[in-house]
Order: sequence, then C-alpha cells, then structure tokens
Amino acid sequence: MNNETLDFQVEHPSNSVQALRDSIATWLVYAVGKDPTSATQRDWLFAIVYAVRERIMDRWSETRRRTREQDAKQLYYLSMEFLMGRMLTNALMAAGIYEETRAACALLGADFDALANLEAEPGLGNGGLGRLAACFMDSLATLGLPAMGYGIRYDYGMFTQRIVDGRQVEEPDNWLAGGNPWEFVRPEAGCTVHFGGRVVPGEGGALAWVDPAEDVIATAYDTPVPGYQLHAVATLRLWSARDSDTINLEAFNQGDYFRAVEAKNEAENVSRVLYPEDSTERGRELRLRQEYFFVSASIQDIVRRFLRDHGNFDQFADKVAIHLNDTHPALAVPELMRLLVDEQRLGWDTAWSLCTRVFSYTNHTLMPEALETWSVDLLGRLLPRHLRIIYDINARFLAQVHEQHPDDNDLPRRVSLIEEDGVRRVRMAFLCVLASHKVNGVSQLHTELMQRSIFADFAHIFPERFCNKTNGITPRRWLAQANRPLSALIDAHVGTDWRRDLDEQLVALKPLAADPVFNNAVRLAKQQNKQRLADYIAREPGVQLNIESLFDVQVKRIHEYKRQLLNLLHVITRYHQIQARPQADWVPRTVIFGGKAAFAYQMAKKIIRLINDVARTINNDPVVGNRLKVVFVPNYRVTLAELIIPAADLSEQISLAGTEASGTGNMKFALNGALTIGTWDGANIEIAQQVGLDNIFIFGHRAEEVAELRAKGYRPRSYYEQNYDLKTAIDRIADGTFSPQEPQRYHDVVNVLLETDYFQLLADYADYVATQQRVDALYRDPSEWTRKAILNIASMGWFSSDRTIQEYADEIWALKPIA
Ligand code: T68
Repeated sequence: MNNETLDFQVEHPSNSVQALRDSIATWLVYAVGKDPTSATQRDWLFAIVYAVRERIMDRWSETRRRTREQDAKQLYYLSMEFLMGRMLTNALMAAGIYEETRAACALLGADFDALANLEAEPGLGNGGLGRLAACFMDSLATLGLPAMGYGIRYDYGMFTQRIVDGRQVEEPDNWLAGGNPWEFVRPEAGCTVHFGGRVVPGEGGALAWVDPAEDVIATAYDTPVPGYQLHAVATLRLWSARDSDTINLEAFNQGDYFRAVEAKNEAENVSRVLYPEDSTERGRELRLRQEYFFVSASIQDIVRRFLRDHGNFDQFADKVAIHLNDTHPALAVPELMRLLVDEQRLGWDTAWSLCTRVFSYTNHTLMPEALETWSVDLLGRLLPRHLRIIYDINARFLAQVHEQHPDDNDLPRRVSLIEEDGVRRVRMAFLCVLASHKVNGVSQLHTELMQRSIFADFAHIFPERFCNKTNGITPRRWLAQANRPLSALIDAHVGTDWRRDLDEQLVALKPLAADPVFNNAVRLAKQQNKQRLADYIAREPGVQLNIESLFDVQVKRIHEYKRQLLNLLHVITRYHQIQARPQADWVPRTVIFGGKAAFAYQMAKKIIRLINDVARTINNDPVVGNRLKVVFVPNYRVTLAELIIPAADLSEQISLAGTEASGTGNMKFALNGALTIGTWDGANIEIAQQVGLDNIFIFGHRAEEVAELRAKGYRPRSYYEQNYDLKTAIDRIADGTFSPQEPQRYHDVVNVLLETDYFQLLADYADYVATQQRVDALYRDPSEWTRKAILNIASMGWFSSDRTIQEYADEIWALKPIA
C-alpha cells in the first residue's frame, strides 16, 4: 500500500498538549460563545470538536484542490444510509492527537470520556448496509482515493429503542437538536428537484418534462471524513429538503399564509425521517420521493461539477464513477439519462453508453420481499418522464434480447424491467444490472447464489458484469478505537502499522499464539473489556454480570432469518438442564442480545419480548444462580457495538445458510478475539477459511441442504416430536412458563415454528446445541481458548475494508489515489 503519494506540505496548528488546551479554550470563547465559568458540558464538547476540526481543515481543502488540479477520476458513492457513529474519537485518532487531547482536557479540568459520551450519534442507517457505507468512506479517505459519499441528512435517524415491560417502544431520534458541529452547509451547491407534471413533445422531436406539481430545494451539508493520519479527507455530502420559496411566495402573497406553511412542511418531509425497515419494502410514496430527491440532487451535482471542469461529455466516463449501494438510488439511471438527453441534448445511444460506463451496483440481499419494485402508477404520477425513459431502456433491451436469444420465448418476460403479472411494477434491481458495467455481491456464497437465483438470466446474458467483493470493516474504528487494551498489546508486539495495513501486519501475531505471556495478556485485555461492559449493564438494564462467565453475544437487527429464536431455544434448553442437575459442573454463561425490530414487524417484536421474558425468568430463578444469565441490551447502535463487541467471548452468527448476504458483525467480533459459532453462510465461510476450521464452531445445514429439505417438503414437527429437549423448550414457551400472567402470549411464535419454520430452526437445533457443548468444553481450558482467539485476531487482516475498497478501486471503478 502506498501512503507516500499524498505527501502534503501544509501548515497546521501545533498538536502539543498546551497548544490543544489553548485552542479548545479559544474556540470555547470565540465560536461557542461561552467562558469557562459558564460553559456547559455540551459547550466544552463543541469547543473540542472545533479544535480537532481546525486540524483537519487544511488536509480536507488540500484533498479537494489536488483532486481538481490533477483532474483525477472521482468516485461518487450513492447510499440512502450512512451509519457513521460518533465522530470525535475517530477524528482525534485520525489526526494523531487522541492522547494529547485527553491530556489537554485534564488540564482544563474536563473529563474527556464524559464529554465524548455526550456526542450525538448520527444513526442515519438501519444496519449492515449503512455501516458498510461508513467503513467504505473511512477506507476511501485512508487510501487517498478521490471520493464523495452522497446521502440524505435525515432530521430523525434510526429510532431510539426503549424496553418497557419487556416490549420495544420506539422514540424519535432528534439527533440534530443540539446542533451538529461537524457539518458545513453549502448553499451554493443547492439545486431544485421536481415532482409530478407532464411529458410533452419538446423542440426537435425531444420530449420535455413540464409543469411540475412540486419543487423541492435540496441543500448540501458537507462533513469531512478524515482518513488515517489525515492521509486524505473525503467528503460526505448529505441533502436536506427545503420548500422552494417561489411557490411559497405565491401563496404567501395571496394572503394564504397557512397554505404556504403547509406546502413547506410537505416539501421538508422528504428528508424528515429514515425509514426503519431493514429489508421489507412497503412501497410508500414518501420513500420513493426520498429516493428521487437525493438521487436527483446528487446527479445534478455530479454533472454540474463535471461541466465546471470540462467543456463537454467526451471524458465523462473517464472521470466519473457512480456507485449504487443497493437499488435504493436506482433512479440515478433515468435521471442521468434525462439530464444527458433532454437537457444536454446528447443522442440516446451516446447517453446510454455513458451510463453503462459510469454506473456500478452492489446487491445486498436475495430475499424476494426485499427486492424493490415500484408500481408503474405511482412512478408515472410522481416521475412521468423517468417512467418513459425506463420504458425506452426496456424496449431497446428486449429487442436485443429477442434478437440474441430467439429460441427462448419466455426470456423477454423474465428479464423485462416491467413485471407484468398483476399490478405492473418496475423491477429496480434489473434496471441497476442493465445500467451497470459491474454488479457485485458481498461474499463469495452470496455472489454465487445471486447469479444462480435472482439474476440467473442476466448472468447468462452479461456474464462479464458479475463479480464478488467480500465486505470488510475498518480496523481504525473496530479495533483501534473500540478496543484500546487489545490495540495497545498489538502495538507493543508488532508495531502500529496494522491500522493502515491490517492484512500484512496482523499475521505477525500468529507465532505469539503459543507464547504463554502473550496469551495471558490477551486474556487480561478481554477481562478489561468484559468489566467495562459489565459496568454498563449493571446500570442498564441493571443486571449484575460475572465477568468470569462466557460472554455469548448476538447483536444485530432482529429478523427471523437471523434466528435469534434458535439462540433462545438453546438458552431455554440450558436452563432446563441446570434445573435438572444444578450441582453438575456448569460453565457459567452470560447470553447477551441486542437489536431493533422494524415498527411493523410483529414477529420480530414478539421475539424481543420473549427474550426479555426468558431473561427475567432465568435471572430470578434461585436454582440457576450464576450459572446462566440472559440480558437484552436496549438501543443497540454503533456506539454500543463499540462497547459490546470487544467484550464478547463467543460471536453468534447463526442465520439460515443462504440468507445472510455477508454479515460484517461477524468480522468485527473475530477481529476482537471472539470465537464464532456460526452457520456455513455469507462471510462466515470466508472467515472459516482464513482462521481455519479448528478455530471456529461451524454447525447446521448448508445452503444446498436447506434447498433440498425445502424441496422435499420440510416438516418441522417431526424434529419436535423426535427431540425431547427441543420439545421441552418449545412446550415451555407454549405453556406460559415465561409469561405466567398471559400463558397464550407466544402461541403464534410456537405455531410458526411447528407449522412453517421457514428458516429451519428446528432442523439445525440438535447440531447447534451439540456445538454449544463443544464451546463449553473449550472454555474450560482458558489458555487453549485464548490461543484460538489469538489465531482468529491474527487471521482477520484480509477483512479490512481497505482490502475491499482496493478491489473495488482496481476492478470496478478504475480509481487511482490522488498523487
Ligand atoms: C445487509 N443488508 C445484509 N440492508 O443483510 C448483510 N435494506 O448480510 C450485509 O453484510 C450488509 O447488508 C452489507 O453488505 C442491510 O443491512 C438494509 O439495511 C436495508 C435498508 C433499507 C432497505 C433495505
């Protein structure tokens, strides 16, 4: 990896402790407007942020200036979600002034950790997809690649989850309420986004989109994303919606003030709130408006910036790469066609060729209910010109398909952008595949399945388009920042370069796995992290944990395919066995759950409630004592992940094989020295290949076996009838053991398990429980357990998002570092 290319010579303020102290004090007075005697905690936090920001600014302008001077090809990463997490510690570490700033705070009499904990978390995403985009921004900056992320500046991010009487209660996440010291508003980059209207013949045979029913102004807010050692600083540009003053003014002048204000609310709703659905699309008009709003603003911005530096479109595809993070930004395709054909007057074929050269697309799920489609009616009403463009793209494509595959009469129906059975709908994933020169899945298995299932026909027509890019995670946040005890230990043994060269550097730990002193030190680091988590959990949700117990953790969105219920069936089985033989030699366990359920996902909410009911029952059973504890940690989010993951001994990655596209939590846990218990699914497979099958607990049916079982006619009840422990666990859920006040509470859950069990929990139960016994046996031998944990850490270098991004840069975007 070449880190010398971006060899800036810029002036920057001194980074000594004294200089930082003075700088913080100065910002407090002159930017926050307080003096030390009246400053609140929040005021101090802002002053610190301004001080670190000051140290990032020069590198940020330098990155932009050089990109422009060198006329470098730029990547634009379009994503509806960026789950950035808190930024202060990340920025301090990137700027290399973390310790100095802590010391400066101490000099000022401020408690850095308490202040850092006050920072609002920008939770502008649901889960893995949004967090992946955030890790990618970090790697793009660290690798010095010219990149801009485009997304939405939601006023309200992912809801705050509270647990009340065991149930999830959602509260709005007003993360901007206290102000956001990281963002810079860029009014000059604003533009107008139209909705509604009609398509009419325009000049010279062209079509024109006229009389929009509504105009919304998009305002840009830029946030710097500092790469490691400020190698480069990337830009995250988020759009916020405002009413257009023209319409407002008209109503206002007619004396209709309230109509004017109502219209304003309507327009501004577009960027009001993040949709908290992590997989099922519900076809809501507001969601479509959000998608088009951010895509139109971004594409207008890209074209404007390109034309500012180039007179015509000859070099467009050499200078611009646009990546679609799932299908949510798919309208970028007809929007770019519209700008090129209707406004820039390029011919259709020229414009389409530019599109297919600039666009690329990542698929994140194969689940049919998550594949986005929009009804032709809704699309035609909101975006009539775009619907026409989609029809035109489709007509040309189907003609070509017919010409090239004249024998397959059904092929045009299967690959059409328009689904014709029932209500006519546009298949957004097909539009993305058709417009992109590269389409990738996010793990090897997922990429293979994608080419055999949802895109089988396209993989046949365009075989060269499909490729795999296995996900990765940034070692800066997920090791250096989240796990300081382990980081310090790694630094002491192999140096500090792993932060930007994980793949090459971590392997040096392998020989240390056999070293008893190192082994002991790794175990102590884990103990420290477990203590830190136990202290948190003692406060919320208020359970006392024994840090000698095995911390068994499943944190992620609550979804049936992720099978939190399978984990719970094992917990209940263990509970029964402890009740039956309390004096046996038990390995003490703490089972920790965390995750949010979508508002309308009743089954997921039921699962949360059941976890809490089971936890209450077990934690209050005097027979159980310290042998087993169950905890549901409320409001799982990036900040909590940073606390929980380093404390885990065991990482639960137990999705039904073939359903989890990749997973990235699995990588974070293994990098932090947890052992994985997991199915042969997503990136678990590649983790197993890196760490070795001796150092991971793999169980359950494989994807082919899952498909076979389903084809043969899967009967969950037969597993229930033939396995006493399984039957007992399910019967106790059914008979109200965990919900004595309302014994019927979980009848629907039990019914689903016994009658359908689409995700085949019952088929994998026996192997899962047997594998958990192997986990216990290993945990009895602490040094052997830790030896395997060290081998996990040492083998995870390949999962750095730097490796992932380098592959995207080389094989998809043709992107070079800024010189
Ligand atoms: C996740 N997808 C995959 N979707 O489930 C996970 N969806 O296996 C993978 O590791 C990760 O993507 C990164 O590739 C999601 O997180 C969403 O969050 C989402 C949001 C809105 C609509 C649909």
